Amino acid sequence: MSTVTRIDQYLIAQLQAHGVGHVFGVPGDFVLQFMDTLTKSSLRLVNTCDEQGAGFAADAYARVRGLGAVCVTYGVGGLKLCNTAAEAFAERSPVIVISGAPGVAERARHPLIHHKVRDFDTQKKVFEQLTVASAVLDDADTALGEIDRVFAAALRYKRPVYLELPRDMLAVRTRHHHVSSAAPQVSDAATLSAALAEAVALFNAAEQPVLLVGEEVHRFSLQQAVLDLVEHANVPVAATILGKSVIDEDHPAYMGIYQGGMGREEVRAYVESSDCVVMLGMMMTDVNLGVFTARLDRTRCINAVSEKLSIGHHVYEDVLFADFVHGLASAELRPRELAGHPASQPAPAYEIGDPRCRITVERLFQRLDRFLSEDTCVIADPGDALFGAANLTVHQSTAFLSPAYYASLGFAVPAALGVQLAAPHLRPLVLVGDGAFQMTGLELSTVARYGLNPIVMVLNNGGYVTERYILDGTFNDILPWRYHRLPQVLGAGRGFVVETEGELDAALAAVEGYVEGFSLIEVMLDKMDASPGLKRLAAGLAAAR
Ligand SMILES: Cc1ncc(C[n+]2csc(CCOP(=O)(O)OP(=O)(O)O)c2C)c(N)n1
Ligand SMILES: [Mg+2]
Repeated sequence: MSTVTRIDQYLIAQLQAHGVGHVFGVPGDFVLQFMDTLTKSSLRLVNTCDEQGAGFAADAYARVRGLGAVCVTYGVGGLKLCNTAAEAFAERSPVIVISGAPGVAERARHPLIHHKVRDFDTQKKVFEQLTVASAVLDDADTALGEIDRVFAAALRYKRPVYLELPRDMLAVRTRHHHVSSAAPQVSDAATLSAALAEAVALFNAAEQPVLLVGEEVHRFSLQQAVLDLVEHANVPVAATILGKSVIDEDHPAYMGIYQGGMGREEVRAYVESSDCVVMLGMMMTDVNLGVFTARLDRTRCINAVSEKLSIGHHVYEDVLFADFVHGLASAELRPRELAGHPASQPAPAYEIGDPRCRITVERLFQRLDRFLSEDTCVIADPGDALFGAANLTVHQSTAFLSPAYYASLGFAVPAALGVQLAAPHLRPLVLVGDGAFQMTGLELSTVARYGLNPIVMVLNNGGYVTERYILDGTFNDILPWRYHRLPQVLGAGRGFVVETEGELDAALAAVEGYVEGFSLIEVMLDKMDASPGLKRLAAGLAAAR
């Protein structure tokens, strides 16, 4: 027998039951009552400066914790989450988007209630495009079942979902009227064993098999299974840029990032000359494939993702990604000698000759490679922060976050909120361009308010250098802020400005010891100084125009 519950309390209980401890958001009159109930529960409401900040924070939280939640008001709040929900959809991050809304009764009485756009269901229709399930909880008979359905979709597809709460429904007491009929998803046993048999035969016959792993390994929590596979077969492994850090980067079998013609040449040569490339959970995007410079002949590829499995030209249906990965990890694979592959390069020795030497992008990332500790989580914004960081060695699985495919600027600073609240033992190192920082950097205010201590490094190259390499013009210039003075405005944190190698060393030493608040290091770079990765990618994108 199901018990009678208030709709708002049922929703809160579901968030708690699924491991969500924090909800990010900005209030508004349509969501005030729900927020009030939320703050009286064990969930913590984290008030950001802007809804987009809340959306990015919830996305990062979901990537670290497995599920995130964001809560905003109708229209003005909800519609500001389109971009972050789109990112979560594109890169598979399960975020529950909760929007307050006008009550059912007031909708019937008044056609023009503030924040409404076209129709009362306009926002819901927009979110249907950006999520895998959505519901307006306007019917007490179905509300609890709808919450279950929407949560289940987020967890199954690892993508965002949308729940709209008409404000007069929150306190309505109801019960489950329908027993959920959704059968648990299982693989078809015969198809799974046929797929595994073909994969194992291809793998065992190969001279030089290789593994390529992507972000879905992380989303579906298969890191350990992949590691078992690597160790059990002694097979070298590379990651995609979006999947960076799904595999232990200190592992001897790890080669680094594979990115077609845009990545390290030795990795490309090894992968592309392999006679069996096992691709697990990687999206075939332009960025992952080095603007389609990758040469991965399908006849030599096993390609498993959550929605598809192909081996050579054979396509298998009804095989769950996780079952296939686990099956492969425990299959009888011919073990190899781990030799001859281009192992990930240890950080080159970093020594300062003249401390007055101006800092460059190349030297900055060399120095940062030495700075990363076991507890650092690198969060890179798109731009040279990401391209430069691609070759950093992080020392924990999932200690690197970046929207490397959807590539929305402004992710990294708010993401630090999500990461540090989801995993307090991690200290984020945020790498962010000056252009991106001008978009969402003010969420440092939220960082300060909640007592967090990320290290935020603003790469100040006077504007949009990534765009400059594709096509330059005055549209790539921005107002030169004095970023390092922001702590004075906020009355919190510490600011540093770095122009030389000596100053970089001093700033890094200082921030290591300062854990009471956030640190902001502004690194002054030449306008056209950029990493080799950025130059290669920008040239590829310019040619693709
Ligand atoms: C929200 C958003 N707007 C615009 C872009 C297009 N864009 C890609 S890179 C870039 C420049 C980024 O500048 P900055 O953050 O300073 O990094 P840099 O390229 O200088 O390293 C722009 C505008 C984007 N990716 N995301
Ligand atoms: Mg810039």
